[in-house]
Amino acid sequence: EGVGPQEYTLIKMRALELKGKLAALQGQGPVYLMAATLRPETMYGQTNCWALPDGDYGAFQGLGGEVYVMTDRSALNLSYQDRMPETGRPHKLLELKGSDLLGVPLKSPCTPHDRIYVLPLLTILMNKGTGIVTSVPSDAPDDYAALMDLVNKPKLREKYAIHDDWVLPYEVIPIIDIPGFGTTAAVKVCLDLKIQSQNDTKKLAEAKQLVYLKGFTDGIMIAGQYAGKKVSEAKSQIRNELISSGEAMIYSE
Ligand code: A2H
Repeated sequence: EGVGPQEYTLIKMRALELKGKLAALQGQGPVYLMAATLRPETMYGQTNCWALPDGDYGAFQGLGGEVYVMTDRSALNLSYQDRMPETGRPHKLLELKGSDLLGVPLKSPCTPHDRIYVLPLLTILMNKGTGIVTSVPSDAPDDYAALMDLVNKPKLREKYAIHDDWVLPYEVIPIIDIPGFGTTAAVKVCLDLKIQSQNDTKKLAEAKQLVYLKGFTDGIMIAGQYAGKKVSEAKSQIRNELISSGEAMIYSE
């Protein structure tokens, strides 16, 4: 971790159905799960969203009559960054657990899927970002390992009441070509290092070391309107477009 503030892009993922506890938000305006990412250019490869089942979240009054789902801590930070109606006083409409979010269908920018589902990721840190994470298994080893856990372990799906059709058939979407790693770099390093699960912390750290810097410096986009451009050039352009279209916002902590 650096000493300076970390700047994330918050991707606004709109809930297409207000199921279960979320039904209490009916009529309050569009509800968005706010995923914090450092890699907005990978949004073309989103296959799902992640939440921590035992984590505490809230639904907060956002700007323009919108509702934002995130942790209390990140909502407070966001309010000081002028992205909530009142500075320093986020208005919480509803308390939620991550388990209340599982299975909610979302519309998220750039992904070819019409809807993606919220699934459990057990390694989410609640004191980082918003506690909501977007899943790009082609380029993030954590995401690939966690998705494979759900695909390969029916008991795990059962434990969190994950329907098979939220997960199966899984499909990794190639979006970036990294010389020496191919077009699904995270899959390659997870297989090369024989990563068995999302809890393979040591090997996952090694996998991330192998692909992250290289993806950013040498990666070439092969999806979206910046196909053929370097990741390092496309990143800020894609981020800026998502922000001007209202599909994302900047968040620092
Ligand atoms: B990134 P840093 Cl494709 N707990 O987004 C665990 N992980 C979290 C999190 C939390 N509370 N909040 C965000 N993250 C993830 C995409 C991605 C990311 C790709 C490649 C690399 C990558 C898709 N997942 O991150 O500790 C999010 O995953 C490289 C580090 O603040 C976020 O960006 O450095 C990243 O970790 C932030 O991690």
